[in-house]
Amino acid sequence: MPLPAKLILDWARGGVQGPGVRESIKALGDLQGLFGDEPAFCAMDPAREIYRVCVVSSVPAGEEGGLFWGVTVLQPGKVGDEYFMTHGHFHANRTRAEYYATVAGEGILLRMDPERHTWGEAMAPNTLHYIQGEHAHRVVNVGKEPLIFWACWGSDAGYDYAAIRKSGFGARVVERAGRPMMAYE
Ligand code: PAN
Ligand code: ZN
Repeated sequence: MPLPAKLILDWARGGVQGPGVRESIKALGDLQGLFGDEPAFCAMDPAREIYRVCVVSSVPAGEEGGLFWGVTVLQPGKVGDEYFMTHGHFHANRTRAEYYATVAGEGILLRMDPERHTWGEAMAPNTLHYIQGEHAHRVVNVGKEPLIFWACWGSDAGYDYAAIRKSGFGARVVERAGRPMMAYE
C-alpha cells in the first residue's frame, strides 16, 4: 500500500495542510507607506486583513536546490481609488524565478524590471505566469471576490522588500470610471 500524502491542498479555497506549513496574515497596517492616498489609508482600520499566505517549506529557507510552495488569498477592496495589493518584492537572489497560478478572482500581476520598467498582466482563473528572477512582482485584486493564486519558487530565492518599500513600483493600479487602470509615475 502506498503511504498517504503528507500535504493536502484545498485548491479552490486556497488552503494547504501538512508538515512544514506556515500561515501568515498581512493586515492593512503592515502595508503602511505603500498606498498612494495616505489620508484614505489613515481613515481605515489597520487591523483589516488584506491577504493571507500559506507556505509549505519542505526545506529550510536559503537552502539551495529546494522548492517552496504557497498560496495567497488577497481580499477585494481599495485604499482611496487604489486596489488592495500585496507588498511586492524582488527576490533577494535575482536569478531565482517563480510561477504564479490563479484559481479564483480577477487580478493584475504588476512586474517591474531592474530599470523600473513596469507593466501589468491579467490574472484570472487558470492563468499561469512565469516571473523571471530579476523582476519585482506584486499582485493587485481588481475584482469583487478574493483573488486566490498558487506559487512555486526556489528555497534560496529570499525576499528583498526594502527596494519596494523605498521606491515602490513604476505604476499603481487605480479605479477610473469603474474600471482598473495603470497609473504611471
Ligand atoms: C509569494 C508572495 C505572496 C505575498 O508567495 O510572497 O504572494 O506577497 P508579498 O511577499 O509581496 O507580501 C511570492 O512571491 N513568493 O516569492
Ligand atoms: Zn516572489
